[in-house]
Parts: sequence; C-alpha cells; structure tokens
Amino acid sequence: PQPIYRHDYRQPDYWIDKVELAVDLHDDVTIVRSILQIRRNKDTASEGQPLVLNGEKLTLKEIALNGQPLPESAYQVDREALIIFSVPDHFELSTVVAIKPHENTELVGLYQSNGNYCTQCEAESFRRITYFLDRPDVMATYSTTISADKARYPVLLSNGNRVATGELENNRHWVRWEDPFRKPSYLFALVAGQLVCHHGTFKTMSGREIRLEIWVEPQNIDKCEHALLSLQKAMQWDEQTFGLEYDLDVYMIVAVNDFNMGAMENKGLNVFNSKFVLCRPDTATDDDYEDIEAVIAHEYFHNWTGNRVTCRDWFQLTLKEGLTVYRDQRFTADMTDFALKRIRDVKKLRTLQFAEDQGPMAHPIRPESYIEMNNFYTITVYEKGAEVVRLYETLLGKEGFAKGLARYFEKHDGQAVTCDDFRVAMAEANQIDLTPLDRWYSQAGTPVCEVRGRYDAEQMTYTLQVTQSRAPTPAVQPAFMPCLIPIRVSLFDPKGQALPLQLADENVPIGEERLLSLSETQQQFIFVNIPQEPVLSFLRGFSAPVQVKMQRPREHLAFLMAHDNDSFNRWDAGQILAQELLLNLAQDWAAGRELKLDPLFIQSFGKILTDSRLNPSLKAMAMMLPDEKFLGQQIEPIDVDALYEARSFMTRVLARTFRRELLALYQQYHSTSPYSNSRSAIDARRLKNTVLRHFLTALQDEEVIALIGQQFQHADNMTDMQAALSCLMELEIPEREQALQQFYGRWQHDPLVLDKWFALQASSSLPKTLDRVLSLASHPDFNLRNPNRVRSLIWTFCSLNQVRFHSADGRAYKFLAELVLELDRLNPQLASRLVGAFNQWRRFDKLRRNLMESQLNTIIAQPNLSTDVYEIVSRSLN
Ligand code: DPP
Ligand code: ZN
Repeated sequence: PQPIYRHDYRQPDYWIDKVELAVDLHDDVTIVRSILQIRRNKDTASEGQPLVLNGEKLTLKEIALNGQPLPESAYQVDREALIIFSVPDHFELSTVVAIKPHENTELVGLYQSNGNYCTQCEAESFRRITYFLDRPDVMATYSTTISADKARYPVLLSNGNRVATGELENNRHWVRWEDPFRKPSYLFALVAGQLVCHHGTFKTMSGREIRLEIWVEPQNIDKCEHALLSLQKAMQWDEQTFGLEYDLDVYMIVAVNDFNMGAMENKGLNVFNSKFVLCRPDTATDDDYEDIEAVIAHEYFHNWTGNRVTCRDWFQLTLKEGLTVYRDQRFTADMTDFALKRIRDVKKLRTLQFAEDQGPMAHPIRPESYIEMNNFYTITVYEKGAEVVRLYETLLGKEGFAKGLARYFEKHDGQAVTCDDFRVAMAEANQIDLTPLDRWYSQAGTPVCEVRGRYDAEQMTYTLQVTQSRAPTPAVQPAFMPCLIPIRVSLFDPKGQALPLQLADENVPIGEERLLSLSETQQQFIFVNIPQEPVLSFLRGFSAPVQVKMQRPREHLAFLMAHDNDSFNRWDAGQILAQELLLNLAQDWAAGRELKLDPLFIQSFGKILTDSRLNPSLKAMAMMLPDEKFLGQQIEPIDVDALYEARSFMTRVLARTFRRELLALYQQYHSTSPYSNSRSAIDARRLKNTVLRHFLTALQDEEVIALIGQQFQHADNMTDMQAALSCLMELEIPEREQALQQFYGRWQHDPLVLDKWFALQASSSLPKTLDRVLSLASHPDFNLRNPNRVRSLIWTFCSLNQVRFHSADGRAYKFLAELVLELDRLNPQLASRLVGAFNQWRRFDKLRRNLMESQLNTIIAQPNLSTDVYEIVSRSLN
C-alpha cells in the first residue's frame, strides 16, 4: 500500500454543487440512485480532463450524463473508482448502484446494527454508498429520499429537514430530507429502523425553537433523559461562551449498538455509539454520565467547528478535532470542576499520548503522510491537538481566544480550510504574530524541558535555567527545532506564601504567577528581590504539553503537595513524589532488596487523607497512585512484575498505616440515603470508592470483605455496584464468583452493562486473569462483530492490564495476534486499534520483545491483510 502525502494536496478537478440521493432499502439489496450537479474547477482542470469519482464495493447498474445513458466505452470502473473519460464543463451525472448493507461487517458506509440501518461516512466511506468526489473540500447541498418497508422501518432519517413523505406499493413508504447547508460527504447520514424518540426543545438566543430528538430502540426509551439534558446544556454553553447558535430546526441523535467510534457529528443527525447516550442510575456509573455529557457536547460543538467550517483535507483533522476537544474540555470544566477536569485530561495525555509520541506511531498533530486515514484518529491528533489549541488561550487569554474564534468564523464560514487558516485568524484578531506556534503542528514528539533553579542569597536573585529538547522517538524524525512553550511559574516562601515576581529588567513585581515564554533551546529567567531560597512551582496548570525534568529535594515536593495554590500542581507534586518512590521500589524489588516506604511520603499522604478543605473528588485524585502503565513509560526496559509489586507494596503499606482513617472516610462518605446525581453525591461516591477499591481491598481482611459484600448487595446505583464488583475481582474468595454470577443473571440482557461484566474480569490483577480472558473469548455473549464487546474484553485486557497481558509465557501475545487476524477479515478498523497494543514492544525485556516481535511478524506475513493493520504493524516493525 502506498502512503499519501500532505504536500501533494491539490484542489479537485471538478466540484459537485448538488446531490440528490434516492436510497431504496430492500432485504437482499439496497439501490442508491444519485444525481450530481458537477462543474469543472477552472483553477486546476484543463478542458476534457477525465472525471474520477471514488467508489468502493459498489455495483454500477446505470449511468447517464445529462440524461443520456453512457456507452461502456465512455467510462471505466475499477475497485476504487469510476472514470468518465470526457465530460463537459457543467453537467448532471446520474448513477444507479447496488450495495449490500446486510453483508457489511466493517461498520463503515451503510450497514445494519440490530436490524436497523445506519451509516458511518467519516473519513472516506461515503464512497461505499455512491460514486462521489469523496473528499472534505468538495461541499454540496444534499436532498435524500429513503424508501423502505413501512412496518420494519417506520422511521427514516437523514440530514436536515423532513420535507415530504408518502406511501408506496407493497407496504413501503418514503421520506424526503433536505439539508440546506453545504457539507462535505463525510457528514452525510441515513438511519432507518424501528426506533422511538425521546424529545425536547431548545430556545436559541435569537428566539428560534429547536426540536431535539434522541432516537433509540424501544427498550431504551427510559435511558435518554441525561443525554437530552446534556445536549441542552451544550447548546446553551456554546451560545454563552462563544456566541454560537444552532442553525437547523431539528437536531437528532440516534443510538446504535455497533459502532466503531464514540459518535459521529453528521449534520443535524448525529449517530452515536449507544454507550455515549444510554444511561440510568442502575445501569451507568458517574463516569459514564460524565462521558455522555462530554461526547454529546463534543458532537454538538462540531456543528460549528467541523461542519460549518470543515477541513480542506484529512491531514488537517486536528483543525476540527483538537479544537472541538478543547471546547468540550472547557465545557466539562464549567459543568463540573476545573482542576478535576484538568487533572484527568493531563493524566490521559501523559499516559497515552506521550507513549504514542515515543512509539512507532509518533506523528505531528497534523500528520505528513498516511496509508489509511482511519489510523490517524489518534490521541495525538485529538488530545495533543487540544493542548495546542489551549496554547492560544494561554497566550491570548480567554477573551483574545474568543475574538480569534469569532474572526475564524467570519472569514471561513462555509469553507474547507487548514490549520494555518486557524492560526492566521487567531493572530489577526489579536494583532500578534503566532507563526512561532507552527512547529507544534509540524513536529512529532514530546518536548522535554530541563529545569534548574539557583538561589543567590547575596544578590537575592533566583535564576531559572530552562532548556528544551525532544524525548527520543523511534520513528524517523527531522531534527528537533525549539517550540514556543508558555510556562506558568510561581515561587513560594517557606511559609507557603506566593512571592511577588519581578524579572531582572522590570521595575516592580507583576503578580505572583508569571507566564514565561521559552522559545529558544536554552533560556534563563532571573527573578530579583527574593529574600529567601524559594520553592518553585513550574508549568502550573500544565501550561504546555511537555515533559519536565527537574532535580529537586523530596521536601520540595512534599511542600508543594501541602501548599501550592495551583490545584493541578499540588496534585502533580504528589504524583511526582509517588512516581520517584515507586520506581525506586521497583528497582529494589528486582534486585531482591527489602522494600521500605519513605516516611515523608507516608506523612504527606496522611495529610491529604485528613485535609478537610479538599473537595472529595480532588482528594480521591490526589490519593491515587500513578498507574502501572504510566510508570512503565518512565523506565526501560519496562519491568511489569517489579512495577506491579512496587505499587502493591506501597498500597498495602498506606492501607495498613491508615486503616482507621480510611475506614472512617469510607463510613463518612458512604451514603445511606437513596441515589442522587448531585455534585456532592458524585464526589462522595468517588472518594468512598477510591478508598475501598484502591486501598482497603488490599488489606483483604474480614471487615473489608464484609463492607465490599454489603456495598455490592445493597447498591442502588451502578457506580457503587461496579466499584464493589471491581474490589471482588482482586480477591480470591468464593464471593467473587457468586457476585459475577449474580451480576450476569441480572444484566445479561443489557449489552452495555454486560460490557462492564467482561471488562471487570479482564482488568483483574489476579494471576488467573489470562485464563479467564481466554475462556471469556469463547463465551456465548462474546461477539467479534460488536466493537464495544471486543473493546471491553480485549482492549481492557491487552492494553490496560499491563502485568497480566505481558505474562512471560507469551500466551496473551499469541491470543491477541490470532484475534487480530480473525477480526481483520470482519472489521479492519477495529483490528488495527487492537494490534496497537503491541506498539510499545521494543521497550520491554528481550524475552518479551522477541515474543511480541514474532507475533507481529506472523501478522505481517498474512496475505490479504487490511491496509489498516498493515500500516500499524509495518510501522511497528520498522
Ligand atoms: N465522530 C468522531 C469525533 O467526533 C470523528 N469525527 O471525534
Ligand atoms: Zn470530534
């Protein structure tokens, strides 16, 4: 397979202005008639240039140009295209194709899920529905007529407004939809099925009433209210924050069970993985509720950042995704808690994106090339992309950012544009040069800041020396050029007071927190009038997506844990300290030395436990030890057993030392009143369950086991039930299997809850987990055709359960490789996600490296491998 390069972009030779589709759904075949209004692009195509339309898995039945059927000599059809040798400047092209949605297991294009029809066209799958210029810079208006059996498909949906309906012979009916907004083909959607609607309304700031509809299978109608509320909140937030109003009269969301992604922002008709719509207190956890709110908001925000202004080409994906993730992060922060949200996002970025940057898939947020675009819907494009958008906010302030965004829409509404266009609009609106940010788009890898602080008592100066370089990346990269890195800092005196900060060339101090700009490889910042040696708080709020390297006494970290007034850095200080100790403990374990925990850490941990001012969710966050996967990123080779033992040891020591305080916290926050979804109730559940699952369970004593059992039996909500069950997963006791059976018996008919049942077993750190996973893979409820189920068992085990997946006998590796090959024949997109669990293989010890490499070689040797899996595995082996 050949890569496609960003620098090869050119405009299309033809434009398509208008699309009329008629889709006839039948059991054995679906017929798609299309009429396209096409004109030559005078800027690129010379007269008589052939027209090349994308098309895959289509059977062409009829073709006519300006109403005249084309003779076979006038065109050519191959596996990927329809080529018409000669066309006029303006013309109408009609085609009729046949497709087979019921045979579609890839879940792109038009397919069936639970007997209903739905579509997924991003990135390049509209071409599986009809012949088209399937690229985001070709924007057209669409009119779509759907016809189907009336009893089995009473609901027929597409983008825009419903404009006409009618009856047909043979108990069939039809509905016509018109979308007045020009859009790229990846935003097309169609849904047909037996669905019911939970609806509401939203009155926009200009006074228009929008109808909101959540379409689900009938048994799920009581699980839609939270999604509806989330949508209303998102609509209001976008008006208040950015002045952005919804533009159509109706906004529809459809929940489907079989979906490769989280959700899809099709114009006016979002199609969602049911996981991000359906919830009820007894079926979904507090985290599920929060995820639903965030994903609903994310897709809604795309209506402006993505749909009204879209991407010129797929290399620009971060233009819409980085920006929209940034927007949904801010939304969630406003709906919940700023510090908590920031900590969660940074944790995810550091664990997953930093790893991607240091592995074979390292790529800039705006990639330079790809073989299969679907492989580039990555944590780098999304989450690092959002951090890069946040840099604008950091540099320009919230108001400057909003001005820049307004300018972006003023200039580009209705267009398909690039990341450069975004940067230029931001710069124009704020009359500032932002070209230094360009390197964040063009370079892969994580910048590393090395920091040294030096206090000069005589001069009363504090000198901060900062250098930047790039963390090593195995993928071949051009030489690293320094980036513009905004760094927020504060200095504290020994009492924990933030000092007024005055730089050497300033006459007076300006505030107690400063934003420094690091743009060179090495820079020095001198603060004057510093009366005593201060403690440095660096990169506050994680002001840039970089790694920080700094030698500092443990006492400074303990000090910041207690005194830093930046909540993020206060949390981070605890994480850095815990990480340092855990890595040392792992070394000690590997060397057979006795393990001892630093009393300073025990003491600091105790202070967090008893700090009554700390919000309970933040306290839970602060108590959590860095996870094994994150720790693994910090060492080479990754010693999975040592990390597991070190972390278990630290957990046990803390649990024993603070048994009384932990039990008291549990009792204090364990509510006996009925479920509520208020913030304080959520905070309480978070803290209580963190205490139980991550500390008390390690004690394995009767009192704790009794608590777990009671919580499991009496829980009136899934948060508590799942937490109790996950505690039991760590315990080798009869109650474990009983609880699993009970849970299965109660929830086997609810696919999303059953996913939890699979995931919980796969995440157990007990040694027998591998065998359990192998047997669950043949469980009658395990199903390779349902991505959620595959992710819940396979992804949870292979990607999240580090110590058990990397079992030294290599059995788990073999299992994954075989599964990937089987899945690749059904759903290459999903297979390629799973095979990514091998991406870090070079970082392990020789034994595991060889085992993984041999599985990767087996995979790549398969004939007919999908381009998706081929690209990931070949990059991994290179
Ligand atoms: N639906 C996916 C998302 O919103 C891809 N656009 O991120
Ligand atoms: Zn998105």
